[in-house]
Amino acid sequence: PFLENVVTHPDFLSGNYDTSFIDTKPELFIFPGRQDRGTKLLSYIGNTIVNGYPGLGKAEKKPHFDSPRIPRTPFAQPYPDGTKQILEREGADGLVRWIQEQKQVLVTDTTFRDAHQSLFATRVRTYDLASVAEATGKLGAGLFSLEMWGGATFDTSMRFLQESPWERLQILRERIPNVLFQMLLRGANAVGYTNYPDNVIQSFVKASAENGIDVFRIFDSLNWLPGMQTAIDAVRQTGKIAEAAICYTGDILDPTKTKYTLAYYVDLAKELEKAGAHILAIKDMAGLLKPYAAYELVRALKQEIGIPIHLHTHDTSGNGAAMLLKAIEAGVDIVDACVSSMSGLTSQPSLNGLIASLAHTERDTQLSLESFNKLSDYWEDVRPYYQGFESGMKASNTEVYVHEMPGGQYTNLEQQAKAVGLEGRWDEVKRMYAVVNQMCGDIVKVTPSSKVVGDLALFMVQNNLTEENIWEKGARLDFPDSVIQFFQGYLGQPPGGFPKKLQELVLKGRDAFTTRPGELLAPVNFAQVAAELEEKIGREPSELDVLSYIMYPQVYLQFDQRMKEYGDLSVLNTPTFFYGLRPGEETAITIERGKTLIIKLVAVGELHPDGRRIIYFELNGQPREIFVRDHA
Ligand code: PYR
Repeated sequence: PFLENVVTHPDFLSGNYDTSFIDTKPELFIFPGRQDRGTKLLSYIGNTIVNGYPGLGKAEKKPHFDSPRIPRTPFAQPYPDGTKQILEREGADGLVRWIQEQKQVLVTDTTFRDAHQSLFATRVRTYDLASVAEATGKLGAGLFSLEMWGGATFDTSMRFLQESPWERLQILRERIPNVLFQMLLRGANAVGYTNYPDNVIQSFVKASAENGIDVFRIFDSLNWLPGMQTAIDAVRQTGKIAEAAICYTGDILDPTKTKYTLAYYVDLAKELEKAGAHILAIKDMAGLLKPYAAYELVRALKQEIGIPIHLHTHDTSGNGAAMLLKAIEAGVDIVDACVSSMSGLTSQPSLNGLIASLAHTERDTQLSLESFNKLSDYWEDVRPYYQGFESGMKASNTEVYVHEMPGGQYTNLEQQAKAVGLEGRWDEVKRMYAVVNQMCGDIVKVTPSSKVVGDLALFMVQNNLTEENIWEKGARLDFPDSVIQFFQGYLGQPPGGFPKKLQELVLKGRDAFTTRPGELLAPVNFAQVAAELEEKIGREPSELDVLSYIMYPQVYLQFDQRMKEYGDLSVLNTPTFFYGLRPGEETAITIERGKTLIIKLVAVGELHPDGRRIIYFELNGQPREIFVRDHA
């Protein structure tokens, strides 16, 4: 039934002679550039059918997914002008003036970034964003901004979704020309987990701005100002908006908590204003800011600083909407929310709910509830594709006030815990997370400091360490790299410094420093890195490829390798990407304008003695067989 050649010969298939070299050299099965696009896609789909998608395993594909209700906006209707046009016309300072003149509360829609980072481990694919982009630009023209990039999206695009983060930005920019695009930038850590040299931050910011980002929300994971200054300066240089954040932790209304007080936040805000921030963000990444605390905080900040205030939160406790209203009463300028079908729990409060609650009041958002209900319908239909990445959390939970875990980390850490064999011990991990925070001196927890706390919590649970026995047992253990780097000073300095005893236990004689890591790191020679990368990937890399590689060397190379093996997978619809096809199922895949492949799964063959299966497809009506190694 299939072509006779060496790998289909019965002797070869039965393993009658020594083929062990194949097992140790899987790369021999990669034939870059030799396969046509159709075959590459069939290989991917076949592999997904047989081996499942990482993290989902061999989950059975649901018998039916609804076609998403893409809101119909008249094709001929132009995009209404929005905040993007104001920035283009008036510049950054003009935009800030415009914000200050607005009576309504302005709104950032986080559906395209933080909502899915927080609900399903950042797995939303460009395919599903691009499908609703035009409708979002037209129906959401009155938004302040769309948060749609940065944070964990950069890394997960390449690592898990096999797509380019830069292409996502370009595609969405083309389809949404009227609303400001906002990204989350981890200060000196850019979109990574460790500090980068200053010239990397500068180049990354410049490239992000050139490719479509307008508002950069810059934070430091320890609220350390020196960790943000390079990024603030770099953003100002591009003419875009530098929004610098205070990360909120603790509880300013609790008199027993003396580390992160109202005065602490006000001082930090003043420093950020002086450092050149156009806007101040309150980044309540775990949803710890309670309604009456928000009122106090915003009121004090409005008195003490002159720049607009932009509030970000997570609804983990269920208090998110109430908190936003109190902040709005206190005069906050801009708030983050997301469409209702993607809201709540570890995500942001509902944008639709917010529109409704402010209707006919002084601070009416001026957004149309009907429009956002249509956008919400779309996401309601898309969300089931990603169900396998959702946490077990079914309702809001005030335990967040104890563990203080960021909303964006919750589902990611849960996945990480599963991956290291702690599947049934998630409650223990959460409790340990709170213990580790105190052991580290009660630090701000947000990427990457939250990863340090998460890694150490996993490590302690795995090794049966406790706050009491760590001193004895920990002396014989190598701590995770992230924890070592943290105590060395690679993420900067926490307020109040490091707890000395734990620092010594972790570092075991390694050096620690208090200078800014960016001053210690040698500038990157981009031309040299480009040459090194060209050698590795066998083609001339673009400037954006080089930046991706600098941020995530291994992830980028793996991404490039899989691109050679499978081609561009961004063309697949999401159910096919995650679950493959059911026997008898047919799907149409547009690989370029005017070129569509019809792929049908006919049957999955028996397991051969050599560990492979033949997958029987039809490609545009012609039978095609693909070999897939079964890893089970
Ligand atoms: C991130 O850096 O990804 C956060 O959401 C804080």
